[in-house]
Amino acid sequence: MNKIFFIVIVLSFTLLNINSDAFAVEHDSNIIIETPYVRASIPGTTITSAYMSIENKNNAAIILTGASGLFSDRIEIHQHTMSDGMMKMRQVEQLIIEGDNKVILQPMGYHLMIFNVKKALLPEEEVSLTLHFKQQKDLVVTIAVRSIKQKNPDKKQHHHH
Ligand SMILES: [Cu+2]
Repeated sequence: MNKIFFIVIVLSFTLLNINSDAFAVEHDSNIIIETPYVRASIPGTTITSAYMSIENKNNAAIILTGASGLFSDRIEIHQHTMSDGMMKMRQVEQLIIEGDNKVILQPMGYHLMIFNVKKALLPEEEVSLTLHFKQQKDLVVTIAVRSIKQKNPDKKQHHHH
């Protein structure tokens, strides 16, 4: 009887270990998304872009490989670069966020380029965006739609003159 009881305890410890390992591999609660927003689509166009900061609280690097959402069938990771004094965009296959580090997706920098927007994205709306990582679980983020005018609140106040 005692022997069987011991085996059961050993087994449950083993199971617990497997579970905690699996949890450690996912790390999803260690990825912090702040101030996500997507630009309202300009009437007559079907492209827009999304921005946010992605903080990696893990010791190891994480790799963003893409994003998807029901509002678009094609979202790419892009980077702005200066070449011959001209601002150019290019697609990057992945975005590495080093351990204990933060990458900010912002205008004139990294951004999520959204093509083929299915329905106009209007200010004050929210959309659901799924971020895909190389070794982590997908992360679903609710992001607000912002008009381009809202981007710089200081500028807006000049209209009151
Ligand atoms: Cu772009």
